[in-house]
Amino acid sequence: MPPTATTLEASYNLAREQYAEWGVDTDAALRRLATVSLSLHCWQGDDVGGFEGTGQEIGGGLAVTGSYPGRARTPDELRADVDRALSLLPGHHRLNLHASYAEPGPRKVERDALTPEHFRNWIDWARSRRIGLDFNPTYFAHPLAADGYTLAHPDPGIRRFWIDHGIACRRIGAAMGAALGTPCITNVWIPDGSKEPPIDRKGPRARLAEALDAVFAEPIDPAFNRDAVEGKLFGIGSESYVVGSHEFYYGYAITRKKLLCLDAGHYHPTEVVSDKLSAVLQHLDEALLHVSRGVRWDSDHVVILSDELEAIAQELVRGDYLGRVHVGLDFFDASINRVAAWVIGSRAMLKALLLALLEPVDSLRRLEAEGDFTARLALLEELKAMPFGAVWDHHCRTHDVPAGRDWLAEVKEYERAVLAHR
Ligand code: RNT
Ligand code: ZN
Repeated sequence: MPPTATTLEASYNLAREQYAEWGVDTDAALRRLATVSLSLHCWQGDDVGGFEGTGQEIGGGLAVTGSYPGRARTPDELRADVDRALSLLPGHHRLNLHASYAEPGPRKVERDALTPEHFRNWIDWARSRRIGLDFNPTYFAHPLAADGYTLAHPDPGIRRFWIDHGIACRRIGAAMGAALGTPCITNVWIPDGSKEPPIDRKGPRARLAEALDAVFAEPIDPAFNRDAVEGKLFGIGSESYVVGSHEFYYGYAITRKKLLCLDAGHYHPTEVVSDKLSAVLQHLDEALLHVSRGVRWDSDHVVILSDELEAIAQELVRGDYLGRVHVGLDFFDASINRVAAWVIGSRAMLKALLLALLEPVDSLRRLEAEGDFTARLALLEELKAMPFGAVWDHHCRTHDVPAGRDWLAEVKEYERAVLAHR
């Protein structure tokens, strides 16, 4: 039998007292948590397929494994699935769309000719749910990206096509931001790179800088659209060289005043994004996170409450960065229920933030300043046994979403009633 509301409330009251002993106000932590909006990536719902209907392989060095039934096949199915996932998350969240999820109607529209009109249904849907949208130009799964180069392509005609795609996408982002009253973060990630070491590492990077400058030439009010750039270490087929590496984009973001997107799967396996936040935010106003979970490589596993996820959340809270860092999710798993994947990953991110908000950070800081590293380590370990689950359950209940594991039954029911018939 699941715990009753009374049991959950009693557990919360005990937990609140226990945290109060540590000088932590659980109600204040929950109020803060409720202000955080995660940006859910639409592409978990359909294995990064999009709705262009060209049958084009995903490419770009990305790979989705698994064939669990129930993939969203149409925009309406995807919206229904996102609705279901959002209904199981405490708080108010956003949706992150890719250009390949456009709905141009019966006529095919090339990516360089996309307009806000092609996203009308998404914007109307978002407005009716009072949620914000984020956006991404799609530089993969396209014949003009098939040889692994887009904005850094040696052919000026192909480069121009992708520049125009980028320009179109910023305007779409701005339209989304204006329509929804919350700035759209439009994130540029390109796959460009090569399998073997190239002779010319410099040329493609020079072309990329120039192409990005052309994409970003038009001034757009940051109240409507903000641009982010996402680097990467390697992809499948771009193992030896990636044009848009971390150093490239870090320098680019600083000099052009763009947001830097840090994807947790895009670094050397022992390098962590949690350590980068306080470094890059010395030099940048804002950043975007792609919270992911790489397993041995950029495998885009569903996010779980791992040590690194906790560390990311701790940095966001301890550094007071929640107002400067946009938290997006980026993973794709087709081997389990896709709605559950969203819910597991998003709830894990929210739990990590809650854990961080429940830290007695002032006393820990004081101990560190006094050089009492014994107490710092001892208390951090004891904190791990605090009843945070009771606080989380209370948060879910006050936001009218299932506490504990209760959400799973709802996803199973949705699978039986809806997903299984696709
Ligand atoms: C690829 C990047 C990028 C994509 C999405 C689909 O390595 O992480 O963010 O995952 O744009
Ligand atoms: Zn990413």
